[in-house]
Amino acid sequence: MGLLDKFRRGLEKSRTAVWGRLGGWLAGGRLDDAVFDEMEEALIAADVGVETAAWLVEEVRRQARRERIATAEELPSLLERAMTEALSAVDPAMRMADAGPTLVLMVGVNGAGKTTTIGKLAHRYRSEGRRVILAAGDTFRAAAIEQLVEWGRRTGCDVVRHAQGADPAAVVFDAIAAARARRADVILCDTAGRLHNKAPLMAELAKIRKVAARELPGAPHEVLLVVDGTTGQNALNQARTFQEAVDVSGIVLTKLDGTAKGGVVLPIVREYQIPVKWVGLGEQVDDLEPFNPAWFAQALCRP
Ligand SMILES: Nc1nc2c(ncn2[C@@H]2O[C@H](COP(=O)(O)OP(=O)(O)O)[C@@H](O)[C@H]2O)c(=O)[nH]1
Ligand SMILES: [Mg+2]
Repeated sequence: MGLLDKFRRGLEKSRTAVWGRLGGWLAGGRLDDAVFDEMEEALIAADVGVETAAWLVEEVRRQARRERIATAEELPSLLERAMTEALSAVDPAMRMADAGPTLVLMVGVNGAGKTTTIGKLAHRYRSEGRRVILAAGDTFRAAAIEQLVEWGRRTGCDVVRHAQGADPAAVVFDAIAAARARRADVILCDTAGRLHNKAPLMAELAKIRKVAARELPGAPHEVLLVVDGTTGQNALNQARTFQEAVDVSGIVLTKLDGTAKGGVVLPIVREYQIPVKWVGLGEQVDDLEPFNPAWFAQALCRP
């Protein structure tokens, strides 16, 4: 299966909400307010959110006026263009260190897919010939450490770990020392995600960030917020919370292979100007792909 097909399959629910609702209905129709209202509702149904849906419709309306478009038929392609532009406004490339190891901090609520994404990224960087070290910074549960150790085994990466309950900032400190000693290229740091205990978690993440910055120039080079694509509008709250604590540099949208409505990336990118960098399309080691704004828009706006 090609990558575009994988994207399309993952975004089936969102396509049903957007194209499925607009596509047939638009054929030959006149361009009036009812059409724009329908478009707005379809976008909201795809988890785009009320504000961003209204914003997108306004963009499409303006473009239709400028290009003197009179029939509704061309609306999906106008919408696709507006979505692509909105999602391309921020650079999705990973920021790597000029010299020395690149440190990537993975944050997000429990179950979002942090540890799995670390495994997938480790696999990708390893197959590019880079040396990768994993830091078991989720010290809250012993099982979380074991899960990362297993990913280390599977991908052939060293794992720096402490005992359960240890200070995660100390784990990251040791991982940086290990990366220097072993001339590693990338350090992937796992963290805990217990959001019912929000204040201590955010303080913990801020401390990890501080220690990383002190020990390694430019670190963390990336702070990736992992968002479960099936959580819908709640993802926006998560983005706000983590953004305040650790200054998120990119989003990983996971579980697009499931029942996700990926539309929620639009308000995240537009309102917070945080780029989506990766998407998770399954549980296997190679089910992680770079985010592609054009393909994403295409998957939503075409039959
Ligand atoms: N279908 C699917 N499942 C995923 C994906 N990413 C993670 N998972 C699953 O989600 C569950 C939680 O993942 P985990 O990495 O432990 O989340 P964490 O608590 O954030 O570290 C696991 O069962 C993973 O296999 C994805 O892209 N697609
Ligand atoms: Mg985990």
